[in-house]
Amino acid sequence: MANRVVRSSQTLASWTMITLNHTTLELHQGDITRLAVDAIVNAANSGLRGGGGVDGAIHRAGGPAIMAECRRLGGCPTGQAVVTTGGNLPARYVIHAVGPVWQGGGRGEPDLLRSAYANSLSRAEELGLTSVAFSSLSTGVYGYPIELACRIAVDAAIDHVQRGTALQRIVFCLFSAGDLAVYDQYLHNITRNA
Ligand code: AR6
Repeated sequence: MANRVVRSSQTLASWTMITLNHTTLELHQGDITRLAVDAIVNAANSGLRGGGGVDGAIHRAGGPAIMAECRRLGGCPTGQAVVTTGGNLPARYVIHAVGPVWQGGGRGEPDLLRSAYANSLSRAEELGLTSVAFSSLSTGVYGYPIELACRIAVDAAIDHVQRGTALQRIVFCLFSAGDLAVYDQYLHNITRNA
């Protein structure tokens, strides 16, 4: 059979990645429900009632087993995170994290967002997972500015890794190219200043 040279019309983008000890912090653009990682982190509401955005996408793709467990759990305070099955998703688990609604930044939003990321990572650790992918908590309907949220997300992950972790991959899954660019720039700045 003749060899074929396949040329792709797509530009292969390469985004900044950070390796700390044995853990990589990676970026991904697209639909988090398609990621084959141990757990994906949902941007949930405190009633765990489901909704729009990434929450809606996760329940649609994962099927009713996820909502059945959410009902049993009953809810999750802002800043906390709880675990359910991944249902029909490629991921085994969904970690439902509740970020704050942005109210200008003076109502404890940074601490609550940091805590939502840190608690999600603690849940992953308790389950002995090696890979987890985060959606961008609070930056959709809840209105948290992406530049501020990005720093909190990445810094929380670095903090977690520096304390020692079994996680080998922490993925930040961004839906839009604009959000991805914000994360890429921040990771790039960190590597440049390291
Ligand atoms: N994969 C990855 N990211 C996504 C996807 C997807 N399939 N769909 C949307 N995003 P949001 P919040 C991005 O509004 O601000 C829900 O109704 C989206 O572009 O989902 O924390 C809940 O039930 C944005 O960057 O979450 C709550 O009531 C990010 O996910 C409320 O919204 C988060 O946007 C939570 O609001």
